[in-house]
Amino acid sequence: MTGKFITVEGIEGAGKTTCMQVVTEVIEHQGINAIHTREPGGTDLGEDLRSLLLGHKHTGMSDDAELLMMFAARAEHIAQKIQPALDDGKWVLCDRFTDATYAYQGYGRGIPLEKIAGLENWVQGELRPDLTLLMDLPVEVGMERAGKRSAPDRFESEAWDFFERIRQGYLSIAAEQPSRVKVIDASQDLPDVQAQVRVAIEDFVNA
Ligand code: Z5A
Repeated sequence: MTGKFITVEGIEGAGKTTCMQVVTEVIEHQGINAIHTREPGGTDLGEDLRSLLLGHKHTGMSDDAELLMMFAARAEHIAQKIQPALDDGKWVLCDRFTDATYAYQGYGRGIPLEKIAGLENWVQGELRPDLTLLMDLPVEVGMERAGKRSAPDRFESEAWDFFERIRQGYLSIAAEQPSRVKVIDASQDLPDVQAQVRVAIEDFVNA
């Protein structure tokens, strides 16, 4: 039996890392064998592309180059890591996936969503996440949380309205695909957010 594919999404500082810890805890408690990975990244090539995408060396790269590098990293990730793990019956827990491309490169940068859908079909075939947890919170709260953490990367240096478009983009995806995308109110205190994540993942595991 193939494994399940779970992704976590949200704007910066939404608490995806924290959310993933709860997901991992619940999955492991059930005795499910899972791997944890992230995008962009997850493979040697993907991590090199991540450095180019997030670093400041190529500030001003074209939107299309950014989009294609995301999908180049994803093609490698699927071939080397995600699909083999799923075929092996393992669950794959991934910090960001193609919803991030729709949100950041589509809604954020303004690349037509049909172009992204074309790449999605080409690179992924029929592969789609079985469950996505969308950590949603106001942009100012996410920025404040992320700002306390480290120096901003190339994406984090964007203006406020870029992140507002991304947030609204994510919420549109969730509204269109409610059975796959579960929205978590990430603006709450940590214990409340963790409790929401726990319920969502337990519901999925026990369904
Ligand atoms: N990107 C893209 O454009 N297109 C794509 O297709 C893909 C990605 C796949 C890298 O993502 C960048 O790539 C990303 C989008 C782009 N750019 N941005 N922005 P990333 O996921 O590696 O980077 P990130 O968004 O900055 O995520 P992060 O660093 O992993 O942050 P997070 O996981 O969402 O947040 P956190 O580290 O768990 O929490 C942030 C802080 O808030 C931390 O100090 C926590 O302790 C604190 N926190 C968390 N929850 C709470 C609550 N509930 N209350 C109070 N404080 C909290």
